[in-house]
Amino acid sequence: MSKIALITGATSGIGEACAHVFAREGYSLVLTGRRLERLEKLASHLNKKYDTEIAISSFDVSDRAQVQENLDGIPEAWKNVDVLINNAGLSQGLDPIQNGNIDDWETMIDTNVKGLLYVSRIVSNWMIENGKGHIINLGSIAGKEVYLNGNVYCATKHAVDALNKGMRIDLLPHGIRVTAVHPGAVETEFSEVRFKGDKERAKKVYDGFEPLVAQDIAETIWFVASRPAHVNINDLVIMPTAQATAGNIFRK
Ligand code: NDP
Ligand code: 8X3
Repeated sequence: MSKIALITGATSGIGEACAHVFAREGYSLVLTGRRLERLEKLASHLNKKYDTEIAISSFDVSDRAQVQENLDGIPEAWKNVDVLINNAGLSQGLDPIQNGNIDDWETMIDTNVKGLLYVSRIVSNWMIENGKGHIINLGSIAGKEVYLNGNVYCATKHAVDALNKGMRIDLLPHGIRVTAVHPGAVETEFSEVRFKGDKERAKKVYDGFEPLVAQDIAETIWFVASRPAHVNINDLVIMPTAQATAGNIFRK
């Protein structure tokens, strides 16, 4: 089998775009996400287009037992993972801390922090056993800065930033590369999820400027993954040209 990339959150946005780019580059793929139908459709499309070998595994990263059961259940040959893209994540709500919805806070913390940890704990052990690997964590500009009402989402992405550094130190003796990619505004389903299906409000986030698209991030992740083995990009912040900081977007 060719090199293998395991992508969490491959049913939409950045994860789905990564699946396309890594398939194009000849990787075999383990695609995960909760929406099984989307995984099946994507796998069939990529298999036809690039003749890609694909395993799919549908689970909720925030459910520790599901993560364990589903990753354990992947056929042994597929555990020879070269690249793990820890992409599954979400934001829920955009409210001041005093009005925050506690269920939303828990969902963000459970998905963006605990989910990333559950997956990394298992896959990093596969990588140690295989003597190779590269973990690419999706942080955010929200992991570098804090913006109005971003409170808990920003906290989860700051945690990803810290975990990215910690993983790099801990996995250093095993030759495993660890990178964080931190995008600014990327137009995906992210804002629809944040605003719980309110498409009009989601669309407004990107009004008056040209945001990044998922393909921009996927090509960047490919660049990071395709450096020679002795090169590791530790941390990469990528923004739309029209965005200077998390809260500073120039709109026409
Ligand atoms: P999308 O909403 O388009 O995609 C999010 C993906 O995460 C989906 O495939 C979704 O799959 C998956 N996901 C969410 N929750 C879970 C869960 N509990 N278990 C398993 N999978 C889950 O958003 P993006 O592509 O934009 O986001 C991808 C990553 O990039 C996230 O970590 C996000 O925080 C980060 N990011 C996004 C930015 C943006 O502006 N869009 C900027 C900076 C970072 P499913 O629902 O099928 O489970
Ligand atoms: C997504 C980008 O600025 O909405 O992480 O937090 S932002």
